[in-house]
Amino acid sequence: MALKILITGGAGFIGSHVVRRFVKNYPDYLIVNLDKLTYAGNLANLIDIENSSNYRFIKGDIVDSSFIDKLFEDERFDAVVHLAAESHVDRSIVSPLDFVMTNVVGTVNLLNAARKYWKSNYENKRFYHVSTDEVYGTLGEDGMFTEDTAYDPHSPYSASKASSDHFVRAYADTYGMNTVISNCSNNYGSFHFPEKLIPLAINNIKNNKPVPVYGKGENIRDWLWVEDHARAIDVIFHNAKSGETYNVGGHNEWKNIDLIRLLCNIMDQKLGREPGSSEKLISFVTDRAGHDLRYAIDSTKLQRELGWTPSLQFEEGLEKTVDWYLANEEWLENVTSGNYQKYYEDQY
Ligand code: NAD
Ligand code: TDX
Repeated sequence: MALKILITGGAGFIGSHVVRRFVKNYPDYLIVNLDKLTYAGNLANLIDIENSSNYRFIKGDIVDSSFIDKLFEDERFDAVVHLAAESHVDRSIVSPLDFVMTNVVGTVNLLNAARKYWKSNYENKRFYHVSTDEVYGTLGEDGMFTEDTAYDPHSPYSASKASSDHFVRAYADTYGMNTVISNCSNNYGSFHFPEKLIPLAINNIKNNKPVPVYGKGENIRDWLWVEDHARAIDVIFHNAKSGETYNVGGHNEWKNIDLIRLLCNIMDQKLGREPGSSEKLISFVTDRAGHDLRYAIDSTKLQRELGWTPSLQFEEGLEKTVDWYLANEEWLENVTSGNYQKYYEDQY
């Protein structure tokens, strides 16, 4: 069936992989990418598919409710895959209200427009919210987050994502809207903005700059290749029952310092440097406020019910990612200039 799908945040890291996958795999669909093009949004991420006949880009802000209402009235979408967000925890500590506006108010604006224009036909119209494992808070040494884990967000970012998840569920319960949520662990791969740990470290090592590791580097994250996440979103979008939630993760936990050491080894090899030379760039810095100790996602439900499993082993994925950044110097230089550079200088 031909569908007209609104993907929000499609010029960002994960959104660009989702847009590319949908445009390439579903020639019958029309994919409309709505993005404000903040510092994190970059149309260069989509250069390979921008002229596809089943793709359109619209620049716009999900916080602008009258714009969103008119967009839904004009376009008559069949579904929404909502990824637009402020996504960086450190920025949320500096400017929490930006996160409330985009992540909470923006999501409610989309829900309101969907409610207004889909009212008589909810069962055929899907609202999919792409969310994060950070809504569950932090784990100690044991255990994993399941779909039944209680929400316990600690950062302004995770509090805003938790809030938007609650609104999505509230619109399903209150108005009968057809909604799906997935909560994913840390993604890595191409087009990842170099304020996040892995691309920031690659960029700094390449330029012989210090690699900031927060605290003692003991915090643990569960890493998933971004294209495996995009595939999970595809599978969930097409197969989940209304009202469902799925956790998406790599079963791939790494202590930050171990991950950075592995990355340093890969960079030494790729750049032809003496073994051990990149590790000398590691610089332990003041810890992130409210830093969650450990995330680990149990994605058994998604594997059992919808047959999704991660495809790429982490060491291989990390090497592939390093290769991509070294081959795309121009992309990296463009995104590390201007506003981002100023933010980076204020931080460190
Ligand atoms: P990103 O910061 O790379 O991209 C966000 C995109 O949203 C950008 O293109 C930006 O221009 C756009 N945007 C921001 N504010 C907007 C607004 N007001 N109106 C319209 N567009 C706006 O983020 P990402 O890492 O690709 O994350 C995408 C989604 O996935 C987010 O909802 C995030 O919470 C979630 N998520 C991310 C990860 C991860 O590891 N990066 C993991 C789990 C879930
Ligand atoms: O310079 C750094 N040094 C450092 O030690 C940075 C940027 C991060 N860190 C640490 C903090 C975290 O423990 O590395 C870990 C990963 O940090 P980020 O890359 O900022 O990711 P995280 O805070 O875990 O959040 C990410 O995963 C979940 C995304 O940014 C979120 O959008 C997503 O929801």
